Amino acid sequence: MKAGMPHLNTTINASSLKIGVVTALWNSEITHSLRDGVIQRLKELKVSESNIILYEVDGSFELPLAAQHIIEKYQVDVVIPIGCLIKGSTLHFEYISEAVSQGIMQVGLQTKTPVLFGVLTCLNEDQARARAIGPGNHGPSWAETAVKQALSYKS
Ligand code: DLZ
Repeated sequence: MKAGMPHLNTTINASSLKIGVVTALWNSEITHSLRDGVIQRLKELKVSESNIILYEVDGSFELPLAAQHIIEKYQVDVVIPIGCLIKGSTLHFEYISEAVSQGIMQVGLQTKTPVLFGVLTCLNEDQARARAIGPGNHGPSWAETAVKQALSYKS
């Protein structure tokens, strides 16, 4: 477990939850590894495969609308949008990072449904790989946060 990450009791039963996972396809080696880490941990926490709604979009910029869409269409209890932005030599990274983080926050507040920030914003590919591939994979901790958020707000 990482420093600062609260521990979630593995005996917790999240089987009542329906969870949306939206994955951006830009930097897909990274985002698919994060997604796999999320799904594996959700299953360990007893979320059934049929209650995990998977969705894909082209890039991180498309994540907020997709999150809103699956909240409205599938009445999920929480959404985990997954993306990976890697800084290039133009201002594109700054514009997309800002728009995506604001957009994701807005969707959560407007729909009153928890929406996580599963978007890596990295200066280079090495930083992204360290956070997505192998033991540093952030996916499992996002799954735990999602379950905690969903159980907190589910009526
Ligand atoms: C265009 C673009 C660029 C340059 N970089 C990334 C990136 O690092 N990560 C990512 O998820 N998406 C990137 N995109 C695509 C945008 O998010 C978006 O899909 C396009 O601008 C079309 O709206």
